[in-house]
Amino acid sequence: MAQLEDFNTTVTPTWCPGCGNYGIWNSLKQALSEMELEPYNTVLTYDIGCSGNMADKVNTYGFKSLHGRTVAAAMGIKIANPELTVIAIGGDGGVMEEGVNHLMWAARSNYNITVLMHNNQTFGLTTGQPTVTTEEGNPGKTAPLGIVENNIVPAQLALISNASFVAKTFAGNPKQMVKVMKSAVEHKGFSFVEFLQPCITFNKLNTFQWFQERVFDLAERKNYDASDWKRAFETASDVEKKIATGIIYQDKKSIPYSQRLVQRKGEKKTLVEEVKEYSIIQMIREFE
Ligand SMILES: Cc1ncc(C[n+]2csc(CCOP(=O)(O)OP(=O)(O)O)c2C)c(N)n1
Ligand code: SF4
Ligand SMILES: [Mg+2]
Repeated sequence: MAQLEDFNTTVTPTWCPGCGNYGIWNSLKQALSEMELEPYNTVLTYDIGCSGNMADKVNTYGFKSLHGRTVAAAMGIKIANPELTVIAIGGDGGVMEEGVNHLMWAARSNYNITVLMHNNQTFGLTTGQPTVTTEEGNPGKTAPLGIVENNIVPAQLALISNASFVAKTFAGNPKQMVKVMKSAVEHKGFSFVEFLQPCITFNKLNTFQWFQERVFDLAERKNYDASDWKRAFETASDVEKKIATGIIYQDKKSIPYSQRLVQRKGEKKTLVEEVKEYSIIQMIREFE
């Protein structure tokens, strides 16, 4: 059985000292080992970004995609081999902006994958331009006077896209991150986890302290019912004053995409196994 150390690599991270990515990275390895997953049956897909720079720092199978394509890569891998645990990692820029269509498609189809979105409310790697999650009025490199557009609330977008599991967790709370990630990966269907991740270099507003003063854990609210979609939507709406973290929504009866595919009903083999047996020569001969 794999231990936490088995998910380590020899690569030293180059994130800025104090970046929220360190906590997410360590909690992810902790969650993988607690779920008794093995490096050989786990695939992490990565976007381009500071978050995506985790690519060589977790010892599992991995796929480094183009910017905005981490979710698309994860969907492809899962459909080819449903036996793998597939987790897509990306930033708010890659997942909520450049690749938002993939997120919505994966959610509405209920692919049995987990999306981990590091939301530092900025394009970190390209040195601090506002993204769609940057709150209106906040400044950034391409909007020094503050952005004029309304911000998009990721958990709400996931909910209206029919995600069957939506959660938020704070990069300063490792215990909660591990718990939430385990629930997300174990969920049967599409799961979306948003990390509230301080970027200490380019986001001077949403700091560790800023979040600490605002976050609360839904697990402590005895009467919170995560199966109530309308309540979940309302709960997800506050991203400025009292920010709910934990499992916001879960449909425990959701049926994953692979089980809905009538075309594959009764098929014993995975697509990966079928491709191995496929002969292109035979197909060409059919046209001779
Ligand atoms: C198709 C494409 N568009 C834009 C870029 C430039 N680019 C690289 S990283 C990045 C920002 C990433 O921001 P985010 O996804 O929020 O990740 P973070 O760095 O904040 O973790 C951008 C715009 C690119 N590499 N490829
Ligand atoms: S720029 Fe921001 S997100 Fe990127 S490594 Fe530095 S602190 Fe982290
Ligand atoms: Mg970002």
